[in-house]
Order: sequence, then C-alpha cells, then structure tokens
Amino acid sequence: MLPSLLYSFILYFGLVSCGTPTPQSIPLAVRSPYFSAWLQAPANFVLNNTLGWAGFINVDGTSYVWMGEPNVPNTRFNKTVQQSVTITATQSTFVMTAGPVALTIIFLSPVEPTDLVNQSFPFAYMAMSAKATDGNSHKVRLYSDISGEWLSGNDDMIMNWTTSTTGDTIIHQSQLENQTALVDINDRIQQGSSYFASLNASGVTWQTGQDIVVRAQFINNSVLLNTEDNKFRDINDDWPVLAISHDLGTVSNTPQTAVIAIGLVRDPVIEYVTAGGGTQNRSLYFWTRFSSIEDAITTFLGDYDNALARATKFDAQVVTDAGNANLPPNYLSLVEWSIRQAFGGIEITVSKDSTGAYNSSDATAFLKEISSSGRTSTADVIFAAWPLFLYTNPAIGKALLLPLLEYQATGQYPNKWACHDLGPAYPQALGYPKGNDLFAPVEESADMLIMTLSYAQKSKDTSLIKTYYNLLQQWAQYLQENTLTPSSQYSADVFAGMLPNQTNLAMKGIIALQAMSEMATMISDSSLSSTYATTAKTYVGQWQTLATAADDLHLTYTYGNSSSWGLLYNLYADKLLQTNIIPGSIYDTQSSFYSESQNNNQFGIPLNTWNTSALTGWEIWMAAIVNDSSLQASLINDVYQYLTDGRSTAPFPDLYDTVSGDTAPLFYRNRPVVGGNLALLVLSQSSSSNPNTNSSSGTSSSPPSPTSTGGHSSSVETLASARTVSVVFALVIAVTVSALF
Ligand SMILES: *[C@@H]1O[C@H](CO)[C@@H](O)[C@H](O)[C@H]1NC(C)=O
Ligand SMILES: *[C@@H]1O[C@H](CO)[C@@H](O)[C@H](O)[C@H]1NC(C)=O
Ligand SMILES: *[C@@H]1O[C@H](CO)[C@@H](O)[C@H](O)[C@H]1NC(C)=O
Ligand SMILES: *[C@@H]1O[C@H](CO)[C@@H](O)[C@H](O)[C@H]1NC(C)=O
Ligand SMILES: *[C@@H]1O[C@H](CO)[C@@H](O)[C@H](O)[C@H]1NC(C)=O
Ligand SMILES: *[C@@H]1O[C@H](CO)[C@@H](O)[C@H](O)[C@H]1NC(C)=O
Ligand SMILES: *[C@@H]1O[C@H](CO)[C@@H](O)[C@H](O)[C@H]1NC(C)=O
Ligand SMILES: *[C@@H]1O[C@H](CO)[C@@H](O)[C@H](O)[C@H]1NC(C)=O
Ligand SMILES: *[C@@H]1O[C@H](CO)[C@@H](O)[C@H](O)[C@H]1NC(C)=O
Ligand SMILES: *[C@@H]1O[C@H](CO)[C@@H](O)[C@H](O)[C@H]1NC(C)=O
Ligand SMILES: *[C@@H]1O[C@H](CO)[C@@H](O)[C@H](O)[C@H]1NC(C)=O
Ligand SMILES: CC(=O)N[C@H]1CO[C@H](CO)[C@@H](O)[C@@H]1O
Repeated sequence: MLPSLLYSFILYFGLVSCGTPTPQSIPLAVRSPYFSAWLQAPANFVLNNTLGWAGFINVDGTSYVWMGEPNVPNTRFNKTVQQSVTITATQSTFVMTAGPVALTIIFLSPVEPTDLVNQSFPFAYMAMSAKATDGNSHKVRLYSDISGEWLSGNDDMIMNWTTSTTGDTIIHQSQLENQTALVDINDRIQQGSSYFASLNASGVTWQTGQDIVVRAQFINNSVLLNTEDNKFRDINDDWPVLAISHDLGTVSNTPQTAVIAIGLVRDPVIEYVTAGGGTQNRSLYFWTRFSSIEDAITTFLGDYDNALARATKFDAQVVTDAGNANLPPNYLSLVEWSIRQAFGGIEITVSKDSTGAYNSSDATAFLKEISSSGRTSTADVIFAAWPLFLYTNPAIGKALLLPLLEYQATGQYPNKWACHDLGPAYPQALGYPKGNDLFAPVEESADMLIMTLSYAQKSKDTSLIKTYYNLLQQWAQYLQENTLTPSSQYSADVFAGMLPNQTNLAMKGIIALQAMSEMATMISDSSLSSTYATTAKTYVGQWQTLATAADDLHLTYTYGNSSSWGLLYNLYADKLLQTNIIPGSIYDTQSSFYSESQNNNQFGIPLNTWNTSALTGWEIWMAAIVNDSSLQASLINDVYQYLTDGRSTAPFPDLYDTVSGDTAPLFYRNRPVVGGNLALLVLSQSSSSNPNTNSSSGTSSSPPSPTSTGGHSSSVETLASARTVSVVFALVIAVTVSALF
C-alpha cells in the first residue's frame, strides 16, 4: 500500500462564479531539477513518480486528512473541504475547512535570485495556519509526514534515516543506503538526503516508522511519541515515514501557524570539466554561508516570517510589472506560473580552492533539460529561458553562460562553432572532446553571441566580452561563413529534424553578427564592429530575397518552399538587443499573415507547416514582437486557454497541439524554458518606444486588460476533496526517443 497515493486533484471550474481558472498541476515545492513536487492530476500522465506527503489536522479530537489519500486501517478520520487555491509567483495557498476550523496551507518556494545563497538553497516551506470560524475556541493539532519516495524513483531501494533533536530544531533526515553520485535515472537522482524539519517548541512531537502506524498514532491520539523505528528497509517495505506534529493549543479567531522546511540536498551537485581534461566537483552555492546543514535549516526556519514578507513583495512586483494594462489580459498568470518552474531547472554552484575552502567568487550555474533530453546547460534552452534572468538578476544569466564560455575557451571543444550543451546527462558537464554533440552550429553560436551582448547591455558589465573576445569572434566568423544559407542542421526545435536553409535560423545568425558588431563597439574595436555591421546588413537583404515566398505574403520555413511557413520567433532577439536590423516590413508581413484566421487555430499558431504542434514559449515570443495588438492578445489567450481548459494536467507542459489543445505525450513538462514567458515583460521594461510597432498599432494601444489582476489572485474556488492531493515528483522521462531533444 502506498503511504499517500492520491488520485486526481479535481478542479471544478465554475462551481463558484468568481472562480478564475488555474492549471491543474500546482507547484508545491519546486527548487531544483530533483526537488520538484506538484499537485497533480495523473490522468494522462504517462510516467510519474508519486511522493508520499500526507497531512492531518485534529480538531477537538476529530482527525481530518488535508493532504494525501492515506488509507489507515482501524482508524476513523474525516476529510477537509477545500475552499480555494491561489497561485502567485512564489506561493500556492490552499484554504480548507475542518469542521469549525479554517486551515490555510502556504507552499512557499522562495525566489530570491539577487542572493545566490538563498536562491541555491534547495528547500521550500510549508506553513500551516488554523483559526476558528464559528466564534468559539477549539483544540487544534497538526500532523504531516513524508515517505522515502523523495529519495528515488525506485521504491525497492533501502533507505535509512535519523532524527536530530539537538538545539532548537527537529530535523528528520533520510537517504538511500546505496547512493549513486552524479547520475540520474528517469530524471530522478539516487543521491542526497531529504530533510523534513521544524523549529521545536512546546507541543512539537515527532515519530518515524511505518506509515499506517505513525498516522494511526496521530489520528487516535493527536500526538506523536518522539520515537524512532530503526529497522532500515526498502522505501516500499512497510513504507517508513518521517512525521512531525504541532499542538497549536486552543485556537480562536487569531490564526496560529506552524512551519515545516522540506528539502533535498546533494553534494557534489555537478561534475565539471576543467582545463587540461581534469574534472571538478561543484557544490551548491549556499555552502559559502553555512558550515552545516543543521545551521542552514535552522536559519531557514527562523527566517520564515521575513521570507514570506520578501516573497509577498516579490509577488506584488510581478503583479505590477506583468499585470500592467499595456500587456494582454491573462499574461500575468502565465508569468506567475513560470517563475518557480524555470528557477527549478537550474542549480547555482561554487567550487573549492586548493585549500578546500569554497571560492565564493567562482559562482556558476547549470541548467537541466528536464523532461526532454536530460542534457546539461544546453545553450538554446538557456536562451529560451533568458528573459527570466534579465528580469530577476542578469548575474544568474552570466553564471549560466560562464561554464559554456570557460569550457570552450580551454580549447577542449574541437569545433569552430559553439557547442550545443555541456554533456548528455545532467548533472555531468564533461563537454565533448570529440565534438560529437548535437549538430546545431548556427543556433548555438548565435545564441551565445546574443546572450553575451544581452547580458552586457542589461548589466553594463563587459567582462564576458573582454575575457572571451577571441571565442566570440570565432563564433561570429563561423556565422559569417555559414548563416546565410545554413546547411542541414538542427535548430532549437530539435523535434522538427535537421533541415537546410531554415529561414528563422538564418535570421538569428544574422542578428548575432550584428550583436558581435555591437560587442566590438562596447570594447572600442571599431574596425571589427564595422566589418560585422556591414556583413549583417548585406545578409539581411539577401536573406529577405531567399526567404520570401513566391506570393510575397509571408516568409517560408525553408528557402524556396513557398508553401511552407513557420513562426519567426527569433525576431525577438532583434527587439531584445535593439539591433533593429530586420526591416519593419517583415514584422508587418508576418503579423498580417499570422492574423489570418486559417493560420490561427483555437489554441494558437502552429510552429511550422509540418503539422499543428506548437511550443508555448515561441507563441509568447511571437506575441512579444507582433505589431498587432489583437494578435498579441489572442496568442497569449490561446496559451492561457490551453493551460486552463482542464485537459493539461502536467506542470506547465510546453509542447501541445494548436487544434485539439492536447499536451504532447511524455515529454516537455516542467521545463526551464518557461522562463522565456517573461518575454513581453522584459521588452515592456527595456523600451517604451518600439521602432517596429508603429505601423498598425503599438503596444500602447493594446486592448484594455480589465481582468489582468484577476490572474494574480487566481482565487479559484476549487474543490479538492481531501483525498485529493496527488504529488508527483518532477517528471520522469528520458527514453531513447528523447535523446535528440
Ligand atoms: C465526519 O464524517 C461523518 C460522515 O463520514 C459525519 O457524519 C460527521 O459529522 C463528520 N464529523 C465531523 C466532526 O465533521
Ligand atoms: C537571504 O536569506 C537570509 C536569511 O537566511 C535573509 O536574512 C536575507 O534577507 C535573504 N536575502 C535576500 C536578498 O532575500
Ligand atoms: C545511511 O546510509 C548512508 C549512505 O548513504 C551512510 O553513510 C550512513 O551512515 C547511513 N546511516 C545510518 C544511520 O545507518
Ligand atoms: C549499489 O547500486 C549500484 C548501482 O545501482 C549497484 O550496481 C550496486 O550493486 C549496489 N550495491 C549494493 C550493495 O546494493
Ligand atoms: C522541544 O522543546 C520542549 C520544550 O519546549 C522540550 O521539552 C523538548 O524536549 C524539546 N524536544 C526536542 C526534540 O528537542
Ligand atoms: C487506533 O485506534 C484503533 C481503534 O479505534 C485501534 O484498533 C488501533 O490499534 C489504534 N492504533 C494506534 C496506533 O493507536
Ligand atoms: C567527485 O565526486 C564523486 C562522487 O562523490 C567522486 O567519485 C569523484 O572522485 C569526485 N571527483 C573529484 C575530482 O573530486
Ligand atoms: C576563485 O575563483 C575565481 C573565479 O573563477 C578565480 O579567478 C580565482 O583564482 C579563484 N581563487 C582561488 C583561490 O582558487
Ligand atoms: C509534428 O512534426 C514533427 C516533425 O516536425 C514530428 O516530430 C511530430 O511528431 C509531429 N507531430 C504530430 C502530432 O504529428
Ligand atoms: C540553400 O539555399 C541556397 C540558396 O538558395 C541554395 O543554393 C542551396 O542549394 C540550398 N541548400 C540546400 C541544401 O538545399
Ligand atoms: C514544402 O513545405 C510543405 C509544407 O510544409 C511540405 O509539406 C513539403 O514537403 C515541403 N517541400 C519540400 C520539397 O520540402
Ligand atoms: C505510468 C504510471 O506509473 N502511471 C501512474 C501515475 O500515477 C498514478 C497515481 O498517482 C497511477 O494511477 C498511474 O498508474
């Protein structure tokens, strides 16, 4: 029997008239590629891992379950009734009633990118508050536990555990007895320890042991025994759970709160190739401030009130910035649903110096291509997520670029173009000494040049340009020779296959040549600057001729095939960098073409003419650059409808069908690419005057967005019966077909 196997989380839209839709998969604890728990409707979820995470509340002697669907024989307990769920950029808040008591659970996954220690700490909060709703006082006790399923995707592994009760904190820790460092299987890693912890106070009790024994203890007695079960065994052998209970005492209409910290810590987190073929193990950056995990957890728990205040302030800033009236209705919600997920795809790391001390000036970040190929630091995936880093802290963008730049500057990558990624299997970043990475030379070279300039523009820091100037020039030279008529190769959309002469790809390479020119200007190399500017300008004219369809009504997907077309989303780079080398007429032509009803399906515009699939991120990038405000609003709304129509049950799945609204099976869930959904926000902040949006309607004439703040409160009246919580860990994937993505 599973400890808390949970069935569908059912959203009843329209049950209460003021309801605003939310996605069906709601983030609960999302902090790293291997620590990502979601409330999930598993209906069409093909491969998944369920995590045991259960919660009970006892009111005046009656127990109610509020999370999980535990089956506890010989006990009697009721279910809470869920009243609402609200999603902000950092928090998912559930309100439910347990008889005369209202219970509010806040799942807070901090987003604090300006502090690399805080951002890299792989922990989330679960805060439980209770208050009476009937004017009387009630005795309230809370219970929660986790199982060993947080440690592995394979429940036949032996786990062990300890409970530390020294100092001010009760910390349950568990791990696999037989760990495998630096290798993941099906997007789950068999390495590290999970933690489930609370500050101690009078009335806090704990227990470890078989799920049904520990839960029955609370259900019957509303207190735990402070005892350990020390028979270490398989995760699924009498399902050991680690539990904590809080006695809130007598609660009236003032809420009483108890806080749990939950996390998964590995060390090392990344194995990275160094000059001369050596390797280096890298640790999470938070170790630069804390000498023990106990200290870090105690500080984190003690900081909850401040962390909640900081998170609420961050959330409010997102509402102000993404919910402003110049942006389309529902855009704010897409941004709010993207931020945690995108940060959950990266890890910020530090190395040790020769004395064994952490070198805090060596901060680098790595990204996992979750739910697709599993690769490490794919340049085009960092590019797809890039707007998030510009908005929150460009230094994280720099930290993500550094490993790619450093590695290629060592000369260990033999090709003259930029590599696709740093290794086929996260968390290893060992490079490709044979140069046999995925063949996407124009894509990756252009991405690196565009991001390096973008970082310098946003931060005013030209150090990357200065340090890696030779490498950047090498890539620009490659593009000069290869981008106008690219050979058969992949673009970022690997599932579209290798194709020659891709219009959108060639254009990106040309924008990157202009980016090289501007980088040269930044460091006063005027001769190189004018060389690349001239080339870029010449190429734009030639490209336009090669790429225009015979009827002049649109650009093709590949040169010469007038019946083909695709989303020209790389125009976003021209806007972002303000290179403005693509003529306004292209924006006009493409906008009119996409607006035609036969191109715009119920859930958006297909990525290309091969079939009706699309990626949400590129729909949003197009929305950011089309010069027609009703097209912009419809693209945003289409993505929003796709996510909220009740059929998409996985964490922000980005590959879908624009006709049916179905999510593609298996892959493309919970990916960091959603960081790119901040594309409109970033453009709206970087420039109010937009040279190419003057022809039909500029951003200032976007439709009024009366409901845009509704996205923020997302106060969906949701009924999740108490059996409802289905928690799924990340997404499991990675079979052979995915190897290309
Ligand atoms: C518990 O549920 C039962 C029905 O299953 C109901 O009769 C009873 O009133 C409930 N008790 C409380 C305290 O809600
Ligand atoms: C980081 O967390 C600490 C508590 O550990 C807190 O005092 C500090 O304000 C946080 N920094 C930021 C920038 O949020
Ligand atoms: C649990 O297993 C780990 C190996 O992952 C081992 O280092 C540790 O000593 C074990 N702990 C206990 C309490 O047996
Ligand atoms: C530990 O795990 C590795 C890899 O899964 C396996 O090859 C090995 O046999 C295991 N060792 C033990 C003692 O279970
Ligand atoms: C928790 O604190 C209480 C006093 O508030 C103390 O009696 C108890 O021993 C502590 N428990 C642990 C596990 O430290
Ligand atoms: C809980 O109470 C039931 C009877 O109501 C009893 O059968 C069971 O053994 C009790 N379990 C615990 C752990 O107290
Ligand atoms: C990195 O860590 C792994 C796993 O702990 C270890 O086997 C390896 O020797 C370490 N490498 C270096 C260079 O320290
Ligand atoms: C610390 O890292 C920085 C940046 O990589 C490097 O320049 C410096 O040499 C390192 N310091 C030591 C003591 O290793
Ligand atoms: C759409 O076309 C791509 C190739 O471009 C292919 O991989 C994918 O399976 C197709 N999808 C459907 C639903 O046919
Ligand atoms: C790409 O386009 C150019 C210019 O039209 C053409 O000469 C070349 O043959 C095309 N390449 C391929 C592989 O079709
Ligand atoms: C041209 O594009 C159409 C539509 O995408 C496609 O079906 C056809 O196979 C393409 N033709 C060639 C020669 O690639
Ligand atoms: C393929 C697979 O294991 N699917 C499971 C996903 O989880 C639900 C319950 O949470 C199971 O019912 C499915 O069988």
